[in-house]
Amino acid sequence: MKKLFSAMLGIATAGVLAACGSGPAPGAAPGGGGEGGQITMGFSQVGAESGWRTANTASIQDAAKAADVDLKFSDANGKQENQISAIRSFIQQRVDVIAFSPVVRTGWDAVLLEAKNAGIPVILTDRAVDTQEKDVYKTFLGADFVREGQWAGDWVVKQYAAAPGPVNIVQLEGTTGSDPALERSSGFAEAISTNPNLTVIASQTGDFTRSGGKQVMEAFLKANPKIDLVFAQNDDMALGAMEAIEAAGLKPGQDIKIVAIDATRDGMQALADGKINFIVECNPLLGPELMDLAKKVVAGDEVPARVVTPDETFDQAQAAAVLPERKY
Ligand code: GYE
Repeated sequence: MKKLFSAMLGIATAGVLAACGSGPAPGAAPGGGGEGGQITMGFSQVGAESGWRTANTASIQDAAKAADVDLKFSDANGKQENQISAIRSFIQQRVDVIAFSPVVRTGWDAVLLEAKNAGIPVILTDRAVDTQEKDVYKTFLGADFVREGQWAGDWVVKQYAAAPGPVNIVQLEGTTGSDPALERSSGFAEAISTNPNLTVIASQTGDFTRSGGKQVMEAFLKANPKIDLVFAQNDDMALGAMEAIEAAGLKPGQDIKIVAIDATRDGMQALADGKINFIVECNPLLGPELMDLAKKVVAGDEVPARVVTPDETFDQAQAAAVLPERKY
């Protein structure tokens, strides 16, 4: 009977959800798989915009399998409205726990309250939301983006400590309104404000994609005769900027320096090759910790309100040294 009902819901929501499982019938309290059994997690992913995201998705899918969590995975293709309908569909299906990586920071109050009223716990992964509502999520698992921006800025400050004149910086921002774009921008700005020679002469979104980074960098190069450094808020945009710089007949890493965030394999390769100068890591392997938190939350155990994932930084020599062992 339950299976049949789930199957019907599955048809009703086809296209939004990858699979349908056997959660409790509507109206029943979310059961945590009831008696310590398998739990069902609805997960709404941002999309597939970057190497970071691909590694993050694989980590979540692999960890769900390893932890025997029935994962309903939904890709929002970068659109908030898709995430909201995926979450509503998870609520209808009475999953045990909902996790999502919010594409932007605002606009979640209504759907978060719906989950709360349905008694389904929510875990934020990777990105935070802005909300005034109380107790609408159990925990937020992800990196400290302000610190990442600061570390990128600190490297720039050191690099140009003895610069006699203005240093022209262009910034490739992540997705407009997203938590990492906002926080990396503010962390970076704060760090470089210690040296008045360091000026961001242009800043625009490349939407965390390689093609976006390339396009915006092409425009920056046309409009600005002297660019000393690019701060790309992720590796993919740095890789796109590299292409634009090479197409303009310049050498990335030398004529124009590049600082990025993520430390994915492609970014680290470019760093080891001398085409990027410095990368701040943002670890995408959140899956195991997420499954752990989900099981605790469903069991009613206390979890910390914030779980910060540790990051490190890499210069060119460090990248070359760790590259063979890199997992993503
Ligand atoms: O840095 C970027 C991705 O939210 C931390 O999103 C994530 C960011 C990551 O597209 O590559």
